[in-house]
Amino acid sequence: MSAVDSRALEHVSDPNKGPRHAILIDPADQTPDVAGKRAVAAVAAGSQMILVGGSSGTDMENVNRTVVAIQEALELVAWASSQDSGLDEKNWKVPVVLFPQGSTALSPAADAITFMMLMNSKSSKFLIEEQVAGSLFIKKAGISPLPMGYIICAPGGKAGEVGMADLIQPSEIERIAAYATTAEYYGFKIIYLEAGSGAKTPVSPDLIKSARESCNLTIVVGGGIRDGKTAKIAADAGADWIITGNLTESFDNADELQRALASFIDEMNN
Ligand code: 1GP
Repeated sequence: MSAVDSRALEHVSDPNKGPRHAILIDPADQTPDVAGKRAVAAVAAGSQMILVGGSSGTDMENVNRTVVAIQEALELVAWASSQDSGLDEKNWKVPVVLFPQGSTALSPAADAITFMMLMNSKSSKFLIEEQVAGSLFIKKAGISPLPMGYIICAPGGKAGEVGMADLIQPSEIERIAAYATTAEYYGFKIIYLEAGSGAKTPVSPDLIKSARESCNLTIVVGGGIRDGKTAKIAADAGADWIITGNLTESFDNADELQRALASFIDEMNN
């Protein structure tokens, strides 16, 4: 039996480094080449994790090609940095993490996977079946599992629909506290509070605060966050990681993306 490499989990759950920013790359939305360029721009701007996945339209083929392209692009800039004593090679070493729609959209080239239970799904498929279906592939490929409770909040978007989620409403402070506590009791290390990609309203800070007060887990928040000010509100409420998908994919020019994300991260942290 191969030992699980815990480096990605240590990176993601480091309590002394928050709040941090990560991008989400959806293989259904861009070519692998563009995904690689966006990943390099994001890491240059200060993003510290690359999530790869989407709620629909992904499969082994497009996920793998995208992950490989991102890994190669990051390795290339890391190598270039190592040749230039003015730049630090280790800054380019951020984990490329699968954030999969299911067991049929994986890549052995990923460093880690959000091994998640969609806790408020009404379907056993997202509670346990997809995880069982993918587990041996993950083990054989040596992808590091990040045990995570995925909780979808209103409006929920496509993730909520596809995942058949019984959405958490902004007023359901106690309900989110119960989910956060349950996630901790299950031994998960991370919870992801999701409003859905492109959500008009992000996860309410009251929900984030309630989750923060209820557990000692790493809290990831995403869905509908388009600017640093909104990210700061989520971070101040207790988020350790802020994810942006649409914002990242709205730039075709890598330099513009890098500038936009650098100011996003700056605003989030100040
Ligand atoms: C979706 O939380 C992510 O899973 C990102 O959402 O595309 O709205 O940034 P956005």
